[in-house]
Amino acid sequence: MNESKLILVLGDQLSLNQPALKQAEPGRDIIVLAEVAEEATYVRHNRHKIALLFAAMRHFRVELETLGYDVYYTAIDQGVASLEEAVRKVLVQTAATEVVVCEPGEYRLVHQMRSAWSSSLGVPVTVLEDDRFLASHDDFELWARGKKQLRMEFFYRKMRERYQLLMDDGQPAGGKWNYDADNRSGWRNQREIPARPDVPVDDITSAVIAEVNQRFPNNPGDLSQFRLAVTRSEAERQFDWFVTYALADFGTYQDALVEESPWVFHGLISMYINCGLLDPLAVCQRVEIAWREGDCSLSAAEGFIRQVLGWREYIRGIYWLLMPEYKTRNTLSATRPLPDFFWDANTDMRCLSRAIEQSLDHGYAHHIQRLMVIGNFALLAGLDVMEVCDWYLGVYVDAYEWVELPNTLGMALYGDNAVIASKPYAASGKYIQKQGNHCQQCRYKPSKTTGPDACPYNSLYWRFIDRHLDNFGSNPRMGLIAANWRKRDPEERAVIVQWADKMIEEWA
Ligand code: FAD
Ligand code: DLZ
Repeated sequence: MNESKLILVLGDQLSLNQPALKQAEPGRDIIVLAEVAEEATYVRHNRHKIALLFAAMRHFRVELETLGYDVYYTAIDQGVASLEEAVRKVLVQTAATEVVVCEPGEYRLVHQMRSAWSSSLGVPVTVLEDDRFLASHDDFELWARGKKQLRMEFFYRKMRERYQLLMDDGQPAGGKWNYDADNRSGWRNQREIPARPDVPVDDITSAVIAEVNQRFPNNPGDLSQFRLAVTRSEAERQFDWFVTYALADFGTYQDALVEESPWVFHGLISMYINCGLLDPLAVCQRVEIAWREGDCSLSAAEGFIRQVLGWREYIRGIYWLLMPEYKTRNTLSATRPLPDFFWDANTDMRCLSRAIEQSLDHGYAHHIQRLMVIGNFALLAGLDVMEVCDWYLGVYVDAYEWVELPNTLGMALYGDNAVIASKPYAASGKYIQKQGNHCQQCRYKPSKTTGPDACPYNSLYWRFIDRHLDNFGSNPRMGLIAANWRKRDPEERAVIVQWADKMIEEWA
């Protein structure tokens, strides 16, 4: 007998080729999409993120119905508390005898589904591995097995070979695996940054925007500036635009900090790949073609592919390999509360204020802003690891725990016992000055370490080194800095540390 299945599709699983939907048969199975309070409120999500997912889910419903599927859609105004409740309600109304779902991207949900749903719903619940990623859990576990250090670079090389991306006759194209050294240029207004194309807002999306504004009045996000694609075809158009107009400069200015543009030459695609509107392998292949056709340099193509094929898959691998214990780590015992300016961008540190402001308003900051401006500040000031992680998880449109947590706790905060980063991504104001033009607009001077006009990153940096000498003294990559600090006059050191302490107290 052909019994009906209930296929639950989560807000970040909006791809026809995801494993649960691949099993669905129009006319027989029932598809459930549900906007629910629990998912919308478990952190203080940016309104852009909620609007993106609700609008994309509503458009996906239309697409599925056009393909002949029977879709049960719960909108947020129906007041359903959780995904489980949404599924229960549909089970009661239909003849479905089992639930099938693609594995969620967060441990909390996978755990609930695997441990409790079947008995509480009274039907079998199958959670299928999400095969839209390019390395399965087994692949990553096998790669990691027996290794003392899990460095991204070696994982990335394996992935290049496996997917034959940028490979020529078994060798990396151009003879080198990694062109990172060409991807670090600072910003001195070298280029005109092209304006991003508009995204049309249709009636479905307009209604979502109005509803999100009304229901989430205290969440960050200025939806008058909503400019996100909410369908696959529009996300593809945005990606095409990137390949045509920005990719050529992506590599060179990947690490640039730019006063005039939040986006610089970045892809702005993580939010689409992560919710299923773009396919990670397809974007890498498209970028390789652009290089082979002479539309961008090898360093631009390699820089991009390294992020998607390398970093994205590696970060996910680490998450599933080490959860749930990973989330309890706090190597540097960082426990200070987040300063209020994380919620209003009201700080005189120009780079930090700009990065936080655009994160709150648009739900977007590029990698170096996340890592070396906001993350670096949180690391140096010793901000509470879980508070910082929750901030990142809420604020960014592309944030789900599988990708946010290792990037924040591991890469930015050096909180995971050096699994991801072999040394802390700690830097003084000089790095920020080198990478861009914020300092020109800032009242603080990156050349000064103490005093009212000194860049706070400087004294914070030395205080951080001072506090963690025992942790880093023996790290070969930090040893020289630590030794230089030790050599400095003790009185001078004390003045710097006290100055940093004073600022930190003022932010509390
Ligand atoms: P581009 O600069 O154009 O890069 C292309 C693509 O590479 C991205 O779209 C993304 O899919 C992938 N990528 C690049 N770096 C990473 C990385 N470290 N991890 C995973 N994918 C990567 N990315 C998220 O998708 N969600 C997050 O919640 C998230 N949180 C982060 C938190 C911190 C503290 C840091 C340092 C990084 C975080 N990142 C996160 C990674 C990265 O910053 C974003 O993927 C990137 O800024 C997204 O913008 P883009 O699409 O313009 O990326
Ligand atoms: C982030 C999010 C939000 C805000 N709302 C919903 C929702 O109402 N319904 C849904 O299915 N998914 C939502 N999501 C995405 C989920 O939180 C996400 O699927 C899990 O965190 C697993 O990655």
